[in-house]
Amino acid sequence: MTSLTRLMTGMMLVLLPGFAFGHDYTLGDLRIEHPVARSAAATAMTSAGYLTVLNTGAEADTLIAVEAPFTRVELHSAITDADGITRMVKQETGIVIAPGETLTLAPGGFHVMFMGLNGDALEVGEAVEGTLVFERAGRLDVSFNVEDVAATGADHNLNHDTMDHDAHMSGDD
Ligand SMILES: [Cu+2]
Repeated sequence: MTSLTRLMTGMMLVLLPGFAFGHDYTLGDLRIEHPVARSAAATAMTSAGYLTVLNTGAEADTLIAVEAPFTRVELHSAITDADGITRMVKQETGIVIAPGETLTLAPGGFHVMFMGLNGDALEVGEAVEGTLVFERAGRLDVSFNVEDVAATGADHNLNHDTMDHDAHMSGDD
């Protein structure tokens, strides 16, 4: 009786939806794994998104944009120079994923920059509904699960003056 109850409880846990540790998507030759967004306080101006993309095809593809309900969403890399100063560089032409390669967006490296959070906190358990745009494979709607992603300092609380300056310049064109 006890073991049967335990077995049934176990089965119910397995069947519970939404408790996924990871969530995956497939789009053509691309496999997209576990998009997450860093949790953010209501006062935060930015958050970051992370995911991995595995290209199982024979041709390269490029992640050219991410769309999400924020003022601005950009693809960034984080580069640390010899003095230990990290700056973020907007990937204007996107990020290429060679055949057989895995593109990893993770703290300290490539990331999606969510800019202009408008006072809405991103709380663990929520999700940011977004769209990945690939040059070849096309568009894919994904959920960025909000998690307490460990901050490394590399892409967190960084000065975005350079980026904003670029934006002003392009806005004047
Ligand atoms: Cu950034």
